[in-house]
Parts: sequence; C-alpha cells; structure tokens
Amino acid sequence: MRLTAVFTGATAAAALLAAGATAHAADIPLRDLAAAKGKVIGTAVTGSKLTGTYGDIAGAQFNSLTPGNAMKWETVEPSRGTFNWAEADQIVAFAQAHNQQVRGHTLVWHSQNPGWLANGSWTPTELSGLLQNHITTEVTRYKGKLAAWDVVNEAFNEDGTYRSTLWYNGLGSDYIAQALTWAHAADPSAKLYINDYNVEGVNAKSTALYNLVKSLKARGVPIDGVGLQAHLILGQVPSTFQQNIQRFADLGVDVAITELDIRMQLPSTDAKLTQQAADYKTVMDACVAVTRCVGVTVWGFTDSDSWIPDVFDGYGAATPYDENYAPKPAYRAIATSLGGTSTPPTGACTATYSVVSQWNSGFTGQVRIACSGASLSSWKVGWTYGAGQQISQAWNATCTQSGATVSCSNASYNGTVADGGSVTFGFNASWSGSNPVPTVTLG
Ligand code: 9MR
Repeated sequence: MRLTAVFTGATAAAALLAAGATAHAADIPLRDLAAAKGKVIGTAVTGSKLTGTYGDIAGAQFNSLTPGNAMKWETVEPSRGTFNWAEADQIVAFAQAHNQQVRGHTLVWHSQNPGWLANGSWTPTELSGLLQNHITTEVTRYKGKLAAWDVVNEAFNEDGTYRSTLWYNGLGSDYIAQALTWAHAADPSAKLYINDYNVEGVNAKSTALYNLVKSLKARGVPIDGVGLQAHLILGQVPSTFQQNIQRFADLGVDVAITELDIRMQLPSTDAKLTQQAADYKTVMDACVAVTRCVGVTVWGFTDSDSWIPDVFDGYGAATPYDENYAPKPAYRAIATSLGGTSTPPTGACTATYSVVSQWNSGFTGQVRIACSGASLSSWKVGWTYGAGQQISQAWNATCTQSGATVSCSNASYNGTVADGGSVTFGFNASWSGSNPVPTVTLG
C-alpha cells in the first residue's frame, strides 16, 4: 500500500498527516525518484516490525532492504548445525512482495558470531571448513534472490592494518579472497562486496581497503563492490567523500553507501535537524554524482528503530523519520537529491499529531505545529476521531470535542509560531478497541 498524506491550505497554513503519514501529498516516493535516477534507496529492517506503519513505509518508500541482524551468523546458526532462517526468509518474502532488492548482510565478521564458533578452538583447516560451509549454505539458500552480499565486514583497523579477528588470526588475510571465491561459487549472480565503517573519506583505513580491492581485482578474485557504511556525526561528512567514492569506482568496482545514519546529541532541535538535512543531502549528492555509486541504504529509516541510542550515550535522532514515523527534514533532503521538490509546494506550517504514551483505557497525545518559510499569529487545529476516542483534558491549547470532531486553538500565550519555530500542545483522552491516528488539519 502506498501511504497518502492529506494536504490542505493554499496559504501559510498547511496540514500534514501526523504519525502514520509519510510525507506531503505532492511527494513522489523515494523509491520512484531513485529508480528514475537508476539508484537504489534502501533501508535496514527488523523482520518482526514489518507490519502496520513500519511495514507500509518500508514497502512504499524503499526499493532495497538489508536485514539489520537476520542474516548474521549468530542468528542463522545459533548452535552448531541448527539453522534459523525465519527472520531472513520473512524479509526476503516481504521484499519480493514489494518488488524490492535485498542486500545480504553479512557473511564474515568478527562480531555477532555464535558462542560455539567464537569460543571454540579450531585448527586452520577446521576454521576454513566452517567458514566455507557457512558461506556456501547461506548464499545457496538465497541464490538468485539477493542483489548483493556484504561478504566481508569490517576487516580493517583505523590505521589500515588488518583487524585481529577469529578469521585473520586463524587463516591470515587471504580469508577475504577465499570468502569471496566461495560466495561467488554459490551464487554467481549476486554482487559481492567488502563493507566497512570510517572509510567514507580518504584516510589510512579507506586507503588500505582501496589497496586490497586493487590487489583482489589484479588477482582475479570475484569482488564487485565496496560498501561504505557511513555512520556519520552531525556536521561531519568528510570533505573527501565524493572523491573517495570516485577513486573506488575508478578501480572498476561499484560503490554502495550501505548503513547511512547521521547522529546528533539529543535533544534534537530545529537547527540540528536542518544541519542533518544538509548532511544527508551531501551524502546523497555524492552518490548521485558518481555513476558507479549504486545507491544509499539507511541503517533503519525511523528513529524508533535505530541502534544509535543504545550505543552512543546521549546521541540519537539519526534517521530520516522521527520515532512517530513523521518524515524529518532529512527525508526531504533525500527526496531533493533524488530529484524531488525541495519544499512543500504551498504553505509551510505543518501540524503533526502523535501518541506520546498509551495505557489500557487512556492515552496522552500531542500536536506539534512547526513553520518553515512562513509564520502564524494564531492557529486552530482540527481532526475527527475514527474510533470513539474522547479528549478529557488539554494543555497549551483550548480544545473542544463535539461527537468525533475535535477543535483546538491556541492559548493566549502561544498563538505566534515564528518562521523556523514550533509550538506543541498536549492532551489526555480515552480509547478502546483501537487508537488510530487521525488526519489533522491546520487552519
Ligand atoms: O543494527 C545492528 C544492531 O541491531 C546490532 O545490535 C549491532 C551489533 O553490533 O549491529 C548493528 O548493525 C551493525 C552492522 O551489522 C555493521 N556495521 C555497524 C552496525 C551498527 O553496529
């Protein structure tokens, strides 16, 4: 299903669907914009979440999926000889149903390996056999169904030396060539990549990767592409990003941006979101500019499904959609880079409805009114509840409900919304059965 957004208002007052919406009615889905440019726009996904709004957006906006964890060794073979393909199969089926590519991730890594493998003690022959068997089993299972595989992940240290891992320590650096060769034998049509982080700009690590790819090509090892993960920090897109993509392309391999996110210190502010949009655009523009850059995958499309807050204390808001599935300025930046329109065609104030918390019979909601390129001196927001919800109390606005129809207007002190500013009001309400998000109009 394609999501639709509702838009009204030819003046400064525009209305936007709230949580559950993707974007403006005039917007063309990212995947259609990308396809017109011959590019991939992908997202990492979690299989269990591929229903409801999450599934709708993943299916409607992206033409490629990467399983965030489902194809890693610890997931597919948690104990030796016992395989669990459930989540990986589910993601591949979802992708097929939505006419999407799948990027397999990842076959050889030092992390997220099952305990039996990581803690075992193996002779080089045993280790080599285990690796060959793993690659052959997994790649064969998905033969013909995957566009690409991140075969080897994160093989280098920051200084460009090989990372000391189970594989390097046991097999030497040629485990990389062997892994590629085995993967190619199992699925000759899948594009085979080496993937790493902190290799977006020209630096010691990316140069080591460059030299490796060059030598693999010279030896005739099947290597098709380089994955630049691009876990970036706000305001810190490397200045040599495009140059670096180009130098890999000039080796005769494809380049994919495989895990893009741009984290910021929380809380997010309008200024940070604007900077983030500029950073997303820089990354997208660099890929669009280089023919052999096949496309960009974001590492989770919503802030509610991002690894960042779990790992970087105090950081988050790294993806193009907020945690309520409202598209952020970064979403629009991606669209713009792919040839979409840069701003909503009319009106530049939006109202976004979201459920902040919910319990058995009640919930707390909020509406955020934000302006960009316009301002308001007073506002009125309305919606119609579809499932019998009833507001009991509101703050920072005066709300009335008549039947299913709710109307909220500004309090005496918050009618003004400046260009670039926002106002939020909240309310408590009851619900039963279901609590769907209504379409909000701002007038
Ligand atoms: O997104 C993945 C997260 O759910 C896992 O907890 C994490 C464990 O390391 O791995 C994340 O994905 C990683 C990816 O596979 C490789 N590059 C770095 C990503 C973020 O850690």
